[in-house]
Amino acid sequence: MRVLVGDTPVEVGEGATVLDAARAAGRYLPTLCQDDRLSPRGSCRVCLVRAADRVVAACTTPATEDMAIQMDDPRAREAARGALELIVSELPSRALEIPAERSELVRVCTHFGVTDTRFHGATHRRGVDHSHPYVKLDRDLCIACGRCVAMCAEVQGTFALELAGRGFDTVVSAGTGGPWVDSPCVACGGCVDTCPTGALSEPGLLDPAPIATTTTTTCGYCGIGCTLDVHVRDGQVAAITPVHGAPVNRGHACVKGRFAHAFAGSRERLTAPLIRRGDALEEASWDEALGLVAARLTAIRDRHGGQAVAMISSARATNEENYLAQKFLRTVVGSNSIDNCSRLCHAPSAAGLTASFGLAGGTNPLDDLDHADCILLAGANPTEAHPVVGARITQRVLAGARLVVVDPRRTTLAALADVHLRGRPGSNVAVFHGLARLLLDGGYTDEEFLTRRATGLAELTELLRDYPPERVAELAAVPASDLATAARLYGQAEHPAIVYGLGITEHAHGTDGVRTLANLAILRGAVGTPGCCGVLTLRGQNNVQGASDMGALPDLLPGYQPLADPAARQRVARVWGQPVPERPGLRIPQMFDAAIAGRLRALYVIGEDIAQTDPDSGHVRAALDACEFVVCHDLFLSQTAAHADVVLPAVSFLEKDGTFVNFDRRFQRVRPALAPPGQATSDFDILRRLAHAMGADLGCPTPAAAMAECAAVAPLFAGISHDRLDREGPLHWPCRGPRDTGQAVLYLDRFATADGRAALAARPYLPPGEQPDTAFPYVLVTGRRLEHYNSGSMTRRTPNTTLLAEETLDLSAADAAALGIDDGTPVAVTSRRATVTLPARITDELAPGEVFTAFHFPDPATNSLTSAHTDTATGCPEYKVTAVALRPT
Ligand SMILES: Nc1nc2c(c(=O)[nH]1)N[C@H]1C(S)=C(S)[C@@H](COP(=O)(O)OP(=O)(O)OC[C@H]3O[C@@H](n4cnc5c(=O)[nH]c(N)nc54)[C@H](O)[C@@H]3O)O[C@H]1N2
Ligand SMILES: Nc1nc2c(c(=O)[nH]1)N[C@H]1C(S)=C(S)[C@@H](COP(=O)(O)OP(=O)(O)OC[C@H]3O[C@@H](n4cnc5c(=O)[nH]c(N)nc54)[C@H](O)[C@@H]3O)O[C@H]1N2
Ligand SMILES: [Mo]
Repeated sequence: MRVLVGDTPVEVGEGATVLDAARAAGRYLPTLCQDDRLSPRGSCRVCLVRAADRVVAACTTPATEDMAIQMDDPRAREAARGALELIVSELPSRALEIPAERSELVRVCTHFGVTDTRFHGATHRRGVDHSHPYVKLDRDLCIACGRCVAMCAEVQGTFALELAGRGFDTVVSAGTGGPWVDSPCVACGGCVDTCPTGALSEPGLLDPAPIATTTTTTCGYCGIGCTLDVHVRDGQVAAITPVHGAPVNRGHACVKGRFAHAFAGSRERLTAPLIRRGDALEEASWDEALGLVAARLTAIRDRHGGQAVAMISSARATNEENYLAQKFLRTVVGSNSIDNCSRLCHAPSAAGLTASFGLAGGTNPLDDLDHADCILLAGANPTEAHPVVGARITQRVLAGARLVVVDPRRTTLAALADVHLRGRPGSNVAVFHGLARLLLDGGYTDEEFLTRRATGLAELTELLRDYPPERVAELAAVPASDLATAARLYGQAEHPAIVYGLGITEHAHGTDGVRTLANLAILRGAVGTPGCCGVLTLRGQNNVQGASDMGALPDLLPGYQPLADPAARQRVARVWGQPVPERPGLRIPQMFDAAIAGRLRALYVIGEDIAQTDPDSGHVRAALDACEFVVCHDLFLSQTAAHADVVLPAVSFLEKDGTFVNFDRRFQRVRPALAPPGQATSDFDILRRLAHAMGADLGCPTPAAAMAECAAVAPLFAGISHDRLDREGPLHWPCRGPRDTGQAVLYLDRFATADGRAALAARPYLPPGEQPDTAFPYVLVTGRRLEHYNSGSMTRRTPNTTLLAEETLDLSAADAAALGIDDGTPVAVTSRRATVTLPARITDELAPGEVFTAFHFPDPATNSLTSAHTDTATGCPEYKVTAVALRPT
């Protein structure tokens, strides 16, 4: 519709407000209670204007066709100024001493020329709450605008905040009014971000010293890929804020990306290369360290062949670094034994999704969840592991979407779900077959889609005869009636979505889990069709998708080109000017076995703490000890680095240039915000210099050049370049040429399988590799906690440790009673491999017989307990099922 702002006609969309119209006309209109991410409040009255001949609050008044808006109406302006003066009159003078760029209130006061109050009314003396390490409350600066409360409710969905008290005394409060740190606040930072006055702030934010630089980059924690602004002062991160309107996170963030940055300045950062001399690791020069690595790798390669060397490349590092890592191993060493952390988490997704649909990625973008009316969330705990997505799912559910959760634990989202299918750990395939059978029996399938676009229906239907709900109820321990409700909800939805995580993949039959979950989408025609939301995999590390995309895999070249395909090898060899070795390499678990068997002599580990995070760590340590030579790049002296012969100091995502690929296949730019500490340098630089020391040239002088070369070898990424990403923003793959804008939704025309059809999988349910028995009667599930990240190498070096200081063994009240233990009692947890001791935490999240812990601390060593069972198809560890015995100590 057309409206008139002053003399300027502007076009605005349906539902636009007077404020939107003013902004569309390029006019600044002061606001205090308004935030684009939130529903309008209309409480502060500083945005008063004259519209359609009335004085109205611009933020809440709908624009109407031909409306005349006068921005400079004296009466409206006087009323707005009066409202502002009333607000300011209650505040202490320090409210106006905050730098303008950090206080909306100061900016609004400047606009109205309010420098002090005329009224000098009673000011508050309500004190501060500095109990929380990140969220600091100065109650006297609170103007009760309600933005923080709305942020916590409408964006984050935690509902931790409220406005307490009356009238003049109204002030934000968290939880039931006790210390902030004890409230349910999850420290997403949304309240701090929206607060217009500094009442809610974070350490250093209101510091009057100016910010030197602000760099827009991509978060280096989980695979969601939030766009963040990193603000630097005195060479240190002063604050990190989410970029409003950013494509993935839309101005939201979580406790890690937003606040857990102190690791970057930690005194424990590695700042110089280390070389083992006897039992000790001692500092050395780069020349000496690289010379030694070059000499030892060359000697081992020349004596035993390239196969004697393996490399684990980092899913934390950039695409460009992963691209160089695999090029280095393949061309300089002559080995395909390169793998990445995807082996430990979503290798079954890559294999399963490729087999079902054709490509190794999720099928749809995150944005599609906005119109999902039923979300099937299986084996994922996004409110802790992918909080920005967890918040989006929460909001969809609050807006009426149905939610089915498949998880042995009662997670936050399980508690919110319409149906919680709380199957036994390792029972996914049975549960999905039960649902598939009910979809078929209930007539919820899409016959036309199945006829035209899918294969395997007859075999699957035949197999499903063995999975009536009653049998599934027995196999998985889920009530048949709940299965029926879940099938009906997913079956009847118009826009059903599947979102899943490690609870599906980290199993002895993880690939079968992915395939039988994909079956549900295929049966419903809910993948590759317009309006459907497809299947989203919540990939784990910041660049675990990219590490595999770049070919840091033993059987695949960049862009998922099979190593076994001579044409693919040739295409790559042509660009590299060197042959690609033919023999497939070792997967991570095979590397350890080969080391112990004496076939693998050198292990090169970039940014993965295998001694802490790989399963059965006793076995991993034996493998490290068995290797003649171990090299490690890390930010810190990790458990693995402590076992290495040479440790090379790497830099973090905050200090380097490149790209990451997030969980929905978006290439996003990573830009250096900080200078590297000491002599530390990027994995990119280290690999190039090492190749040089070995008499080779990897080409690719810059990350941009490496991306360009990758685009030349991998048709899937042919259209990706740094230049384009800088100009156009994130691009989804496949992106096959410079004019291809990337494919956010896959398979609308055809699936990428050989016959162009989605493949239903008729795989039987098989029990987990590890089984409880009378000696080890409990099932230990391992996973994540909100506050810490994987090995914890970064989050343990931040104030996140005050939010979660130690690991616990979570168990049900029934089991605690049977064991005679209380909250906090130390419990010896014994698996068939080791014993660790953990304090008990009694919770309704666990069903009797099942216990849970995470793996974020080196001590207790959770992975000394986990087993060597792996997914039969991909070698992904069975982290989610370990038989244990419990004994109070
Ligand atoms: N805060 C935080 N965030 C992270 C990480 C972190 O360490 N900390 N790590 C990142 C990484 S690398 C990854 S891969 C992702 C992982 O993210 P998620 O996949 O969400 O992580 P997990 O907590 O390991 O497991 C998810 C859920 O699977 C459930 N589960 C276990 N067994 C089964 C089963 O048999 N069936 C079903 N249906 N469910 C089961 C668990 O109870 C758990 O709730 O998170 C990323 N984000
Ligand atoms: N019991 C149990 N164990 C698990 C899991 C589980 O669910 N249960 N989950 C598994 C999963 S899904 C994953 S992904 C793994 C994660 O395991 P890891 O990959 O070992 O853990 P991270 O902490 O993500 O990072 C590894 C190391 O990389 C370093 N690092 C960070 N950025 C960079 C960089 O840019 N360059 C270099 N060179 N180093 C860097 C960090 O300091 C850290 O030491 O853990 C697995 N282990
Ligand atoms: Mo992961």
